[in-house]
Amino acid sequence: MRVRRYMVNKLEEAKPAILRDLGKDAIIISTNKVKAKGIKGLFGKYHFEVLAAADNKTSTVTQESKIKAKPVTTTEVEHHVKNNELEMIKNELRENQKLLQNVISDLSNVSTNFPEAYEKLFKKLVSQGIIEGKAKKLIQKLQKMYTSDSKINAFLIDGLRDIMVNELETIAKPEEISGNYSIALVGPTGVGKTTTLAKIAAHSALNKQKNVGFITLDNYRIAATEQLKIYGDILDVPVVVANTVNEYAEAMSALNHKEQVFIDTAGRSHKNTEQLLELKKYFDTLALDQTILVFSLSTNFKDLLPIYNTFKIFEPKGLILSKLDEVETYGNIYNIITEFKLPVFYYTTGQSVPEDIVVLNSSQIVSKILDNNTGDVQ
Ligand SMILES: Nc1nc2c(ncn2[C@@H]2O[C@H](COP(=O)(O)OP(=O)(O)OP(=O)(O)O)[C@@H](O)[C@H]2O)c(=O)[nH]1
Ligand SMILES: [Mg+2]
Repeated sequence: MRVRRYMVNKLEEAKPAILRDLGKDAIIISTNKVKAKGIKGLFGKYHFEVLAAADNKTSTVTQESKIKAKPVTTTEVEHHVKNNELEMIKNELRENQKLLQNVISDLSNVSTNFPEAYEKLFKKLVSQGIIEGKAKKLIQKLQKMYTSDSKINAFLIDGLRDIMVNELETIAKPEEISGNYSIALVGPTGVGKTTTLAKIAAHSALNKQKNVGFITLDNYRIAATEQLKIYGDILDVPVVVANTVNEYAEAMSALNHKEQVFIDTAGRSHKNTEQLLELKKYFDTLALDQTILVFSLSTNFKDLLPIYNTFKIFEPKGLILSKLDEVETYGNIYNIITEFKLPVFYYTTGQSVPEDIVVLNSSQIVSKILDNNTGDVQ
């Protein structure tokens, strides 16, 4: 293992030196902002100390084949993240999952006066996690469309499918992020913002051959910058750290030759309005093309309502729904789209970068809900 230390004025200046000295397989171990020595330091001038390391053998694999051959799992990144912090995130997710299951089983006892075939579908929707009020409205629509004997029971579900697909298409059709954008991901803690940003940037850089850059505004957790830098290094994409509004403006201008700039933000609790307003100051100073809100599908819908109400100050253009792989039922997707009326750009399906991300159209979402038997109450 060879380790080198670099003192630079701007972080991006370290990159060519690291590549020259340590090769493409080098990883950045740490970056520290240090006050300049002597009189410059008194005037608030900073340098960056960058520690980088590489194995003794240098690889000649290209960036693209490296990503295909060895997807980066977050287990690698987790080495750099405090263990107890990760444990907290995982516990939180487990708790949310339990809450969702409780809500589902409570609702399975709800009864209505629907005729038997409709009642069965109502229960199906509720046990898949669609909230009772929304499920009732869907079944009422279905009843209006077909008087009970005009349609054979077995085909009612196809009528319901059409209604749901039609609603999702009308309310907020899935969209693709495209064009020349500066894109920031915002959302609660631990939902997968940084991992998802790396996945999207990888697709832009590798599949669409776009020239991309990262800015991180996350100076909250010690390991957060490090996490993005590892992805930046693997993707060969510059990562600029901005600790103040001024540094953010400087970072945006340093990267203005890029076709897309992806901005990572620190996870914020919706209850901490002070922190959220602090973050908003950045985007008020220099507007972005897109702010995208990331929700974890394992957060139950009741908890998402106050979260959305707080995060809407960022005027999100759309949503990314993460951790599709962690849920057993999919009705929450219907709740989210019909309630917040925002298009979903992506769904994330696991920890591997860049592959665990998908786009789902409205009929695929409805199939996930109606063709899933897990969680069904008989
Ligand atoms: N199962 C699963 N885990 C995911 C997914 N996306 C991210 N994760 C994991 O969730 C954890 C948190 O991911 P991060 O990307 O650090 O989340 P974040 O929103 O940036 O977190 P903060 O910056 O602390 O708010 C990590 O262990 C990720 O590997 C996903 O789609 N499925
Ligand atoms: Mg993060």
